[in-house]
Amino acid sequence: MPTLISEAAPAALVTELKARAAALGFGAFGITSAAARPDLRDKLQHALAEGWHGDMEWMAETAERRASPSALWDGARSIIMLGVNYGPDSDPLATLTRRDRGTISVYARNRDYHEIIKGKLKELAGLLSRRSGAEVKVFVDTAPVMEKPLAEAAGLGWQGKHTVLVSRDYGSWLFLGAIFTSADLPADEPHEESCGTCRRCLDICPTAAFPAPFQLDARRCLAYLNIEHKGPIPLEFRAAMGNRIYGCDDCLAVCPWNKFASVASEARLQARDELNAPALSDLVQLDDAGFRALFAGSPIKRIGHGRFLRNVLIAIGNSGDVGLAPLAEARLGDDDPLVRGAAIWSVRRLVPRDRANALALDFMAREGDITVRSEWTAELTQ
Ligand code: B12
Ligand code: SF4
Ligand code: SF4
Repeated sequence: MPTLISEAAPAALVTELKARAAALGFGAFGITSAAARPDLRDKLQHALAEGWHGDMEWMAETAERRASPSALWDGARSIIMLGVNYGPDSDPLATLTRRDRGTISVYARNRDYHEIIKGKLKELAGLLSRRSGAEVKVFVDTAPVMEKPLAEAAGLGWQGKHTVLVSRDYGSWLFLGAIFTSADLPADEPHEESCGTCRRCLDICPTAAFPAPFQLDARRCLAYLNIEHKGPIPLEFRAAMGNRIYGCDDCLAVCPWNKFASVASEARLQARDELNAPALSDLVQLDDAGFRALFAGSPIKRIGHGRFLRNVLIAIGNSGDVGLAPLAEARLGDDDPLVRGAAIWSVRRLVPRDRANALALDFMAREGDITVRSEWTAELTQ
């Protein structure tokens, strides 16, 4: 049963919620109906049928609930969509040419936004619940909720051709969160699509990850490959990865609407100095404890030491810096096959072929392990 609020109450309640949201640091606020986007089922099905989700199987497993807020929670009537500005204080693409450094995407240069936003959402939802008696549930990122189209329906912005929500006030730099409620609240107008003839994001993508405007094949997206994907980075994408060791911001950073963006006001979302352009030589030498310490409270910790080293070694292989080769060689005997494979590729990119072959022979002579042998053989015959 929807929670009934008197005719006069919603406007005052919404005004109070907006003021509280702003005080909590939400720069964007909008309301939509839980039934606002019946088109999402077909669109999600299309994306899944094309296989664009790669090995993010949770996307297919939760498709029914993801496509429809009412299937996720049949008590939901209205959805409050919220945005937190995480605008960078410098050009996020500037480090791409510093080949001995790593580029970490803007969203991961400090604390994990999930924790920060969830707390704020709970506080706002608590206010709504106290004032209206309505039921509330809060979501940020990890639940089966299609946050971008719902935010578009709530008027926060529109899904750009790169598929991310673009805001007239914050450009592409907006984290999203949602409050589902049993209250019937007055809905805002959906935002109109405002990309026009621009196609900057499509053209800059280093891996041609957009099959068409407004559609993304995650299997080709570096943010998928270097964060979500657990196995070796497919050969096809290793050179294109450059020094992007966590995520990718190219399509976001070139959006002309960023000219209205401002720097994140939440201090925990502003870049930590040591994560702006970290030296690959330092990162590749981190042991597990060092990795955990450096990335405590950061989303990067979530991918684990092995996947992180995989990314750093690919970046080293792309650096053209022969001085880094010994550090990559030091990872050839790593316990983790994912790391060993990336190290072989990296070394082969940096040292002359005869040196790589000598290393391989030497390694095989020392290591009787059949797995290690076949890894080298596989890498050397590519
Ligand atoms: C899975 C996921 C990813 C995947 C897939 C991305 C994607 N585009 O779906 C990967 C790992 C690649 C990824 C990357 C990033 N992500 Co992400 N991701 C998500 C997550 C968890 C789910 C998104 C989802 O439902 N995807 C499924 C697809 C099908 O949905 P969709 O993109 O809306 O799909 C549309 C199109 O496919 C289209 N469509 C389908 N068929 C057809 C056919 C036609 C003809 C047309 C016209 C359209 C069309 O319609 C769909 C609905 O609108 C959300 C959080 C959430 N719960 O929503 C965060 C989220 C989208 N990610 C976010 C961020 C910040 C990023 C990165 C910027 C991180 C980084 N710097 O590395 C990159 C951006 C890459 C990019 N260009 O999208 C933010 C985006 C904030 C915003 N302003 O929009 C979110 C909302 C998290 C959050 N709470 O803030 N992400
Ligand atoms: S995040 Fe990078 S790889 Fe992914 S679509 Fe955007 S530009 Fe392409
Ligand atoms: S770069 Fe251009 S096409 Fe891409 S989202 Fe921004 S305005 Fe739209």
